[in-house]
Amino acid sequence: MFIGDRVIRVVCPYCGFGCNLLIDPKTLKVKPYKGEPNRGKLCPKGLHALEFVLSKDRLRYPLKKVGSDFVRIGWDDAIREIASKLREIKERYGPNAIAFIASSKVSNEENYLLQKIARLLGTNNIDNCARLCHEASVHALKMTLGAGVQTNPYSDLENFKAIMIWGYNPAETHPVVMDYILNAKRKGAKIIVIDVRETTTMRLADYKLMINPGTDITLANALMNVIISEGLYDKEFVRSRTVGFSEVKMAVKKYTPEYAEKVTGIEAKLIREVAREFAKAGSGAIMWGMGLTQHVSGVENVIAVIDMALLLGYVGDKGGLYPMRGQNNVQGAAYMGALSEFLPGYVPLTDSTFRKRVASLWGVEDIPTERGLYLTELWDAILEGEVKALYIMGENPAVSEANVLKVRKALQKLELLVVQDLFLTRTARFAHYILPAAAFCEKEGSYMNSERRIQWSFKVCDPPGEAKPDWEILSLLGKELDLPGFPYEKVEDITEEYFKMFPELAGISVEELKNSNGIIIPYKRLHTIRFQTPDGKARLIAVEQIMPWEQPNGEYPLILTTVRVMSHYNTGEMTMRSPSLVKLMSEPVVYISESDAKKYGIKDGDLVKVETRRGSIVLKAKISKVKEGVIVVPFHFDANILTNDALNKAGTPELKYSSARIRKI
Ligand SMILES: Nc1nc2c(c(=O)[nH]1)N[C@H]1C(S)=C(S)[C@@H](COP(=O)(O)OP(=O)(O)OC[C@H]3O[C@@H](n4cnc5c(=O)[nH]c(N)nc54)[C@H](O)[C@@H]3O)O[C@H]1N2
Ligand SMILES: Nc1nc2c(c(=O)[nH]1)N[C@H]1C(S)=C(S)[C@@H](COP(=O)(O)OP(=O)(O)OC[C@H]3O[C@@H](n4cnc5c(=O)[nH]c(N)nc54)[C@H](O)[C@@H]3O)O[C@H]1N2
Ligand code: SF4
Ligand SMILES: [Mo]
Repeated sequence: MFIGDRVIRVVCPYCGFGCNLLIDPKTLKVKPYKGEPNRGKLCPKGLHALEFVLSKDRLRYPLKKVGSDFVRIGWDDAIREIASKLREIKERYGPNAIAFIASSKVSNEENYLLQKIARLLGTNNIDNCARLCHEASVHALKMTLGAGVQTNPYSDLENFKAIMIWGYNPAETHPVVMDYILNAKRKGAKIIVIDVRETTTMRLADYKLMINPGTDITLANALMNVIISEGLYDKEFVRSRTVGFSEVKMAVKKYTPEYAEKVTGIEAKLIREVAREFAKAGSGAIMWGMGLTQHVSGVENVIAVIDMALLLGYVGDKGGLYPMRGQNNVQGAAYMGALSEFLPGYVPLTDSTFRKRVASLWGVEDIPTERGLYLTELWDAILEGEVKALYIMGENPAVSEANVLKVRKALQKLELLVVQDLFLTRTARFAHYILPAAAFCEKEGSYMNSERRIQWSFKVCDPPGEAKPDWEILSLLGKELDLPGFPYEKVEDITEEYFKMFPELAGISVEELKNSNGIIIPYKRLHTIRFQTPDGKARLIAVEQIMPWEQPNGEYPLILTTVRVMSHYNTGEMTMRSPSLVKLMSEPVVYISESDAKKYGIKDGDLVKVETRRGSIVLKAKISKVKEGVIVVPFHFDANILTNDALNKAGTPELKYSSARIRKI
């Protein structure tokens, strides 16, 4: 149904919103798909997504490091040598000396296979970039509502009367969701944006709250203070559907708007006005992003905003919680179990019934129950000699992790590093073996977007040289390792196998998925009648302000935060190989307030050196509307030389807060 005579439907390889591209296989021209979720819209990244695929930099053959050079090697030899080294390391040091990094960029099937290989080898050391991203949201949502996912579909946004956008800049990071937000605004919804700078999104807001970095709990508690003290909360909802109200009421007592003004820098009057407006709207969504999760208080930050939604009954029919997922398949990678603390479907490793069911499906006795290392814990584990082998599929930690100079040291220390990617990335340069992967439109498979919609993506063209789809590479590896169930003949066999993990997919065929507009699992709108906790009630959890790990001081007087821009994507491997996107932005910058620029003798366009306790980089200064005392760097250009690797409870580093200094060079 969706492969027409001339165009083929493919899921966009960039963000987690999950647009579909219609690609003409003869001309490779891209057009937007008219159905859900993108409704005829695409941002420039989707529109130009074929440019990196056609880049001359694509990897074409498996490579092996000999001395300091990479030499071409055949697939058979590469897979045989990698399997034999993995076996050797497992025998010598035990299975937990091996770790795997899965990819939020590849299909469900591919992530499913990699976590299966890890667990069949006897380790839960399998993780993906969700760890650097929304894992704090997953933990907070699970603790409060019992399910670690976005509660409502995008289309619900258009029906809410207020939308709070918190530490999240969708105009640059999920441009097409702005269409839904603006439709709501046209229908009268009030838009409230909370950020440390005037973002592109904030320009469209009715209420603009410029907050001091890392003080979001204080603001949330102050909003709740007003909501409770003025009796604006939904008493019936709180009584019948939640527990923990009195603890929250007690905790927020001291967070008066006047007190919060001193901490957050937002006027008490504005805090009161926003609390009343949001509460009286009668329905509302809270959407949030990395401004909340990438802090040492990430889990608590998210709990605080969920508490507020629960007080107002804005979960289920009257509202929704939208932790907008980052990568095109980060939601799918998690559902497939590519996380070190969860089996497929976010089921804890300790759930023996489910674990045994998975094991029996895989033809083994059991699966290891001990939580694996978080992606962000790997680097110390390698440096301490605990982990010896690392297999990376579609992830670029030498650029994306916090404090990358340390990560690069760790990568050098491994006995075996395998990197499976499209390009010779910064990470791949450290590898012993590099395996060339097919890109999104050169293979088939399913992906899951932020609203939990599983969508099939079809094949448009062949991969370059000898590159293979990730699932084929993993299938060969599993077979060489003699793992039960391997190899797989076609990708649909893997789809059918993962369908068996989810009761809601029972009875649905892969054909049906292919012919559909996607399937939302478990269902569109969660929590309308009961929460997914044992007693069906949501937990209101009191949280106190937790201050960021590093505080500015005389030596490092500024606060550095790192962000995204519309035209570049994460570590830049894809967008920087896309000429149309490079034209939009080609050089690294730092945004600085006018007053700080004056203070440090910096003019717009000057080259400056930004320095933290971990390292320094040179950037071009751009004067813009950011909070005084804060400097903002798009992270796509090696900003992680600067960032702080202190972790929160979900294992996410405080990428949004380091103390820093700046000087003109
Ligand atoms: N163009 C583009 N789109 C992308 C990506 C990309 O790289 N480029 N990456 C994708 C991925 S993986 C993800 S996870 C999403 C992320 O999407 P977003 O979460 O929107 O991305 P960020 O720009 O990292 O952070 C959001 C905002 O948090 C603000 N912020 C920083 N510190 C604080 C704070 O202490 N409090 C508050 N309230 N705000 C703060 C920043 O100023 C920034 O505007 O985007 C996805 N989409
Ligand atoms: N300072 C700072 N650092 C951050 C963040 C921040 O806000 N600030 N954000 C963090 C967040 S939210 C995230 S999600 C991470 C992202 O971190 P990464 O996931 O490491 O970043 P990407 O650039 O998306 O890397 C994806 C890799 O997958 C490859 N790839 C693409 N398609 C395929 C495919 O089909 N197969 C294979 N095998 N490979 C493929 C690409 O070439 C690229 O090398 O960065 C984190 N780092
Ligand atoms: S909004 Fe996201 S999914 Fe849609 S075209 Fe842009 S990058 Fe792709
Ligand atoms: Mo992300």
